[in-house]
Amino acid sequence: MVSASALTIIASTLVSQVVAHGYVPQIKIGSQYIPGWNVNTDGYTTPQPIRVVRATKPDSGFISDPSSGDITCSIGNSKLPPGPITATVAAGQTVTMLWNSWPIGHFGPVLNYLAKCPGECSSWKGDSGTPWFKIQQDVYANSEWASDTLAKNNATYVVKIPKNIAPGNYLLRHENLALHGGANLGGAQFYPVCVQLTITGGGSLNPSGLGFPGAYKATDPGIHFNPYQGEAANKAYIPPGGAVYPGLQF
Ligand SMILES: *[C@@H]1O[C@H](CO)[C@@H](O)[C@H](O)[C@H]1NC(C)=O
Ligand SMILES: [Cu+2]
Repeated sequence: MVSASALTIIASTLVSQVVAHGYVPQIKIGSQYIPGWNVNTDGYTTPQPIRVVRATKPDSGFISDPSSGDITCSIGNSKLPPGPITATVAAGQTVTMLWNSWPIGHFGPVLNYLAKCPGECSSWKGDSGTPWFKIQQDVYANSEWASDTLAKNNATYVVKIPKNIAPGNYLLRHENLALHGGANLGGAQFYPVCVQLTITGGGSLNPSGLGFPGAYKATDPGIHFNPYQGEAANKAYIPPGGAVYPGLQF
């Protein structure tokens, strides 16, 4: 007898092969373009290319369980990069995330976090304890969700690195949270992308406090949320993960 769960696995495998929501094949720091993770080629290349953007496997599908280990850095977070690599950015500068595309109507906030790596980022999963802190979030402005703004802005999003954090190796966790199915419990879609950075300059602030997994619950009002209730409800929306860490300077 073929169990229902086996059928579910088969069905979800098929779905994951056809779904192509968006991924980050390239980032930009200053005038420099740096390869990100290309879901169509990088995972199928031998030897596996070493990228500053963490691999997502097998594709760019979403995560729907915020307590899953995948919530840290994307599907397959258990897989570390094959070698050490970071992109260098000065504190106070920006990292531009160049998505391949983003569908209008996959709407919700864009959330950004950092975590200081205890040594090399490429040998650290970032999935235990509470090393993360929120540095930037865009929610709903001018009657538009931040992800729609991202989509219209050539699928790009600019992350500002705080001026006053301690220099070192960090994971940047940049995330689209799509709420088009969020009216149903478990219907929100998370698309986190992690970038391995070396931050130079800076100050002495060493924030932390959030865990991935840990910071989000399926029942959070910013996750179990119906974005079709209209302007007033959308303006009152409070994203998960709390406020931007206090005391950061930009
Ligand atoms: C849009 O972004 C891509 C990189 O993701 C870039 O190659 C292209 O030049 C950009 N287009 C415009 C109009 O800025
Ligand atoms: Cu989708």
